[in-house]
Order: sequence, then C-alpha cells, then structure tokens
Amino acid sequence: MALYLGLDSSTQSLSAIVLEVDGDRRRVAFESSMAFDETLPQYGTRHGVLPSADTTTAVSPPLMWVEALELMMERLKQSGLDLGQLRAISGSAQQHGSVYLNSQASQMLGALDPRRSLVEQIKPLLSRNESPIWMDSSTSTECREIEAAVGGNQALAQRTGSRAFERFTGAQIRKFSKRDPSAYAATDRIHLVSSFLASLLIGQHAPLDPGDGSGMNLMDLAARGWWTPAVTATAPDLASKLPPLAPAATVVGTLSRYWQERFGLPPAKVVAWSGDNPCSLVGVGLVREGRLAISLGTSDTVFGLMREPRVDATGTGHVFGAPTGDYMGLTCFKNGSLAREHVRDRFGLSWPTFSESLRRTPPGNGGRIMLPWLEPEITPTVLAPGIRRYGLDPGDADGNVRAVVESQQMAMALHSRWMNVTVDTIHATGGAAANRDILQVMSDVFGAVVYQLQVGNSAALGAALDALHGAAVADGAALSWDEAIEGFVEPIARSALRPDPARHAVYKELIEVYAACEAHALGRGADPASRLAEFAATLE
Ligand code: ADP
Ligand code: XUL
Repeated sequence: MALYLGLDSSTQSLSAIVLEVDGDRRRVAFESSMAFDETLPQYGTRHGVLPSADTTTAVSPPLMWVEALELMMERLKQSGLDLGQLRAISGSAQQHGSVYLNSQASQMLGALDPRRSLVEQIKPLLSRNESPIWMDSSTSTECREIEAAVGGNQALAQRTGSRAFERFTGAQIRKFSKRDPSAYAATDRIHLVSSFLASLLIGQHAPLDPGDGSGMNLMDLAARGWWTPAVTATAPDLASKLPPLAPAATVVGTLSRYWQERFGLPPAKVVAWSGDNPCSLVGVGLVREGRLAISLGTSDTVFGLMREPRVDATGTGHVFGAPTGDYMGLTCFKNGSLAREHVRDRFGLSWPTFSESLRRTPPGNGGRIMLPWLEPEITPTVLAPGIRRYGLDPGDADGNVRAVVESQQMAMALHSRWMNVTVDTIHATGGAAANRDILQVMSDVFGAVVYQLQVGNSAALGAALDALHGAAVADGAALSWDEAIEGFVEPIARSALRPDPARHAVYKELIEVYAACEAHALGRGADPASRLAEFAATLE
C-alpha cells in the first residue's frame, strides 16, 4: 500500500504523519512528534526559540531543525512501516524564518556522506548560525525603508499581499545585510525553513512554493515570481541569492542517496514544502471558499481560502498563495498559546483546572478585558510588550482565565472582518483546539458552529496530502483536491460546538468595547472605563 509522509517543522516541535492509501482505503498509519526543548536540550531553546534579553529579537538555531529531521527519520525507520512503499514526502514549516547558506552548499548538499550525521555536515554550509523567526519584531526601521523605496505600504500590499511586516523575510534579510555585510556577502542562498528542509531531502537547493514565498514581502502575488522593485529595495544582490519559485504541486526532486543509504528509504518523490498555514488550509479541508479555520498553536491564526486575492486595505492581514493554486487570507496573533499558558501557570493551574475556571465564569466576564500582549504583538502591531487589563484584578484567577480566552477570541473576530466572510462554520486546529471549553467561547464570540477535526496536526496532515496530491499530478493522474483530501479532513460531526444566542448577543456588544480598549491601549482612543461600566450594567 502506498505511503505518503508529511513533516511539520513548527516553532516548538517537529511532527510527522504517514498516510496509507490504497484506492478508497485510507488511514493515518503513523504519527509522531518531538518537542525541541525536550529532545534537543543542547541547543538551549525555550519553546523552540533562543532566549534573548531584547524582547523584540527571536532567533532559533537552524541546526536544531536539521538534527530533529534526522532523528525523525530514525523514528520512521524503527516504526515497522514498510518504507519501501514510501511514494512521496512533503513538508510544512513555520513561516517567514530564513536560513543562510554559503557557496559550498550547492555542491555539498548532493555529496552528503551517509556514514556521518547530517548536522555535522550541514554546519560548515551555514553563513549565519541563527535563523530569525516569525516571532521577531526587531525590524521596524527596515520595514519603513523597504516600504518607502517601493512607493508606500499600499503599493507593497497590492503586489505582495501584505504591507511591510517586521517578521517577514524581506525586512529580516535587510537587517542582516546592514548589520553583518560580510556574512551577507558570503551568503549564496537564502532559504525559508520550508525550502531549506526540502533541500536537505533532495540533496540540492529546492525552490520555494508561492504559499511560503508570499510571506516575504518580496513575491508578486498574482505573477508568482519575485517582484523586482521589492527585491532591489531589500538588499544588494538579493536576486541572485533567492531560490526560484515553483507551483505548490511541483515535485522538486527525489530523496537523495544520503537518506536512501542511511535510512533504507526508497527514492521517493519530494513535493515542494510550504508554510504551516498554507498546509493547514488543506489539512483542515478548506479547499473551497466560505468557511474559516482557526489554528490555536504557538501563534493563533484565522484563515480561509480566497478565489481572488482581496488585499486588506486596513493593513492588518495577509494574502498568501494557497496549495490549491488559489489564495488564502490570514490574520496572525503572536500571543496565542504562550499567553494562555502564562495565565495558566501564573495561577498554578493545569489545563483541566483552567477549563473549570472557564466553566464557572459568566460570558462577558462582568465587563473585564485583558490585552494579552505578553510578547510584542503582530495584530494589532504592539512593539512594547506588557499585559494590559481593564477592570480586571491581576490576582483574580477566574477573571484572568476568562479574560485571556474571551479577549483573544474577540481579537480574532474583530481582525478577520477584512476577509469579508460570513462565518457560520469554523474548523479548529492546533494544540489548544483539544480544549472544548476554549472552543465554546470561540463559538459564542463568532456565532458559528465550531468543529474539531479527526487529525489534530493539520499542518503535518496538509503536508502529507500535498505529497499525495503532488505525486499523483506528477504521475499524470487527474486527482482533484476534493478527491485528495477525502477521508482525512472530515470535521467530527459529534464534536460540533454550537453558539448560544444569548451568549453571542453579549459578545456582539462586548466586541465593540474590546475594540475601544485596544484603541485606548494603542494611544488612539478615549479611556473606555465608562463604556465598560455601561456594558457591565447590561449584564446585571
Ligand atoms: P505549534 O504552533 O508549535 O505547532 P501546536 O499546535 O502543537 O504548536 O500547539 C502547542 C500548544 O498547544 C502548547 O503551547 C499548549 O499551550 C497548547 N495546548 C495543548 N493542549 C492544550 C489544552 N488542553 N488546552 C489549551 N492549550 C493546549
Ligand atoms: C503566520 C505566522 C505564524 C507562523 C507560525 O504569518 O507568522 O503563524 O507561521 O508557525
């Protein structure tokens, strides 16, 4: 029976899913995950990121991702699966992060010695030891410089799908080229995490897919090629350092001799890797317009498929390429799971007791709001971190638990309005989608039915489905996306969480007050105290 492997290199972990497919008989044959901090403590990361005194800087060691890839292949080898049947591999990775390779890489990637570890052979190929990742917000200056050089943020957004964002790869590359010009000059190829890991598998530089390429502020979204004015504005000689772009379903190569000899794997096709959000779009089954997905992972993201790119005029969200060849709208929040964990830990709770708190507190929380900006926030842009509370006692455990969950859900509802989707159904994914009490608040805030999915790791599943779809297309089979995902991405009918009309009515009022709190905290609006008091009075 044919096997398809999907890998997901996320902020905190590497996961793998193997699908077994024999006509209509389809099942997940293997699932595994390794947390970087626990499995590879020698890299010194916390939640997958290197500790930094500067709250705006976020970098990770790329060699940690390399070593994790090798360990995961070892796990697969030990799994008892008939790996001779492995037809194709694809992958998903955290978006925006970049990996810098020197000129030896193009030759050495294809000449790896199967008797030696991958990590020791990749180390000399790096021209930069650290990779800036999506949590970095240290490049506001570079954003302003790029935006000015291309004729303003509107022009940049119209072409690339997003205004200049600090974590986007273009601004990160510019910062590196300014701070360390000699290391930048010694860089021959700049990969995203996705194309870097794909390159390791095929033994040569892999192209980028438009889904991940659109997270750089460098790609012409409609033409799906590099946009020269942005490339020129970003850094010297950048055009020669960027990988080519290739459509999402492209087979970019086959597993190199290294993997075949070291792990006994066949020369399986490697399908272009993509970003975790584009992969999740497929992994939650959103291959058509009209529904939204919410991922509650390290970041919280709201996203949905778009047939035509409708760029966000407010500058909040992004339009990326989708694996289906369409587009996707997305809004990203940095303070997702780690903010929820912060509240949980501060009051000595576990997830079950966190949920109990949610169940015993009323919707609307008596008009108490938290802006959970523990870390600098992406949506809305907040560079100086710090939790802001409105009417909320910092020592009140129940109040803070409900406030963090309600406020995050209201922020997602508010900042996804630009997508102009009538939300009646949400597919929930990511680690915290296991928590039905959080999902009930989501359902009540959005006034939508929320479903959990059969496979929790939608990014790894989406990557495995990319492998299945891309391999079929390469073999000349006319496999549609509807056919490719069938049987794997079904929302679980009995998992449906339905909105309560009375609770939804409360949130319809509160979300406007929440927006006023955000505006006030950002220095753009009046003190919302009287509005909060009025709202609280309506609850009595
Ligand atoms: P990544 O973005 O790294 O792929 P995941 O989607 O795997 O992250 O989500 C990991 C997060 O899920 C953890 O940081 C944890 O806070 C959260 N999580 C796991 N179980 C629960 C739960 N029962 N309730 C709330 N959050 C949870
Ligand atoms: C999306 C984003 C995050 C990362 C997390 O724009 O920055 O969701 O992809 O892995």
